[in-house]
Amino acid sequence: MRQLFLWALALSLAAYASATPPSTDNVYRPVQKPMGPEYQNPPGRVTGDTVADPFSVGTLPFTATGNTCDFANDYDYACPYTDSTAPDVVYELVPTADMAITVDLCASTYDTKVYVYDSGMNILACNDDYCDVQSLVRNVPVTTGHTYYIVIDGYGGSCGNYNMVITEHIPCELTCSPGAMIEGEPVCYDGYYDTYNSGCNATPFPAFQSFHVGPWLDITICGTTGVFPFDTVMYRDTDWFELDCCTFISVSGDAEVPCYFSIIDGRGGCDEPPIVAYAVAGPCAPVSDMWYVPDDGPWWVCVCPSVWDYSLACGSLYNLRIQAQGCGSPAESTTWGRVKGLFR
Ligand SMILES: [Ca+2]
Ligand SMILES: [Ca+2]
Ligand SMILES: [Ca+2]
Ligand SMILES: [Ca+2]
Repeated sequence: MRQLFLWALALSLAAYASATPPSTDNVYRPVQKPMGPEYQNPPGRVTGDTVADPFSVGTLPFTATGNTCDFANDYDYACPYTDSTAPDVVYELVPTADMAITVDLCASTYDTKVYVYDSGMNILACNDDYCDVQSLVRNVPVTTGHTYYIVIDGYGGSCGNYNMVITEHIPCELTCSPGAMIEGEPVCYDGYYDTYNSGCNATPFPAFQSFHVGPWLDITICGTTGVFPFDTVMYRDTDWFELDCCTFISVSGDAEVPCYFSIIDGRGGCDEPPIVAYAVAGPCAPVSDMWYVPDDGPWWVCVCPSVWDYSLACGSLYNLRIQAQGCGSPAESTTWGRVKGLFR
C-alpha cells in the first residue's frame, strides 16, 4: 500500500519535472534572441498608431485585445534588447486617482514588449520578457489628471495578437508565519554580495543553511529576497536550504513577489544539479501542493525571484515551509495520517 502511494507520488511529480526547469543562477545572463525579418510599415495611418491619435484606456480594470501587425513602427526602447522594428500600438491613460498600475500582456500570443511613457515621452517603465516572451510592468506610479502613454510593441520584428489588462497595482504584503525561523540574511541592496546562503552560486565555496531532518522536520523559514544591480549587472538573492537525508520532502508557502520554490538534487554537488520539482509562489499566491520522494541526500530547497525585474525589490518577504521525513525513520512508524499530513 505504501509502495502504491510512493508510485502515485512519483507519477504526480512528472508534471513538475516535465517543463523546462528554471535557472537557479543569481546573475542575469541575457541571451540575444534571433531578430526575425525586418518589419515594413503599411501605407497610411490608423487610430492607435502614435501618441497623436491613441486609443483610450477606460475605467480600470481595463482589457483590450487586437493585433499589432496592421500598425506602423514608431517606437522602440531597449529593455534590454535594441533595434526593434516591430509595429506598435498606443493607448492613452488619464488616471482619475493617484495609484500604481500593472500592465499585463501575458495572455498575448507573440513576443511582446511594453513601455509606459509620461506626457513628455519620458520612459517610466519598460519590459520585454516577463512571462515567457510576453511582457508585464507592475507598480508604475501614475497621478490623477496626468496623461500617460502605454505602447504595445514587439521584440525584433514580431507582431501579433495582444491581450492587455491594466489594473491598479495592489501590493502583496505578508508577515512572518507564527513560529517561523527568521532567515537572518541581510536584506540585499545595490552591490550586495551574498555569502550567507547563495548555495551553488557562492564562490569559492557553496553556502547553505543546513537542517538535520532527523525522523521528521517541519520548519517554516521567513526570509527576504529581491532583484538588485551589482555594477551594471542584474543579480537576485537566492536562498538555499540543505536537508541531509529525506524520504519525503514537501514544500509550501507564499511570497510577496513571484518566486520559484525549487527542490534540487544535491547528491552530485553543484555541477548543474537537477531541479526535481518547482513551483512559482506569490505574489500572495500560495503554493501548497509541491512534494518529492527522494532518497539519501543531500537535497536542497531553493527560493529565488522568478522574474528578472528590479520591481521585485530587495526585502520582499516570503514564508517557506519545509516538511520532510528522514531516512532513518522506519516505514512501520509511518502512519497514513502522518504521511498525508505532510502533503496538506
Ligand atoms: Ca516598435
Ligand atoms: Ca518579449
Ligand atoms: Ca534571502
Ligand atoms: Ca541569499
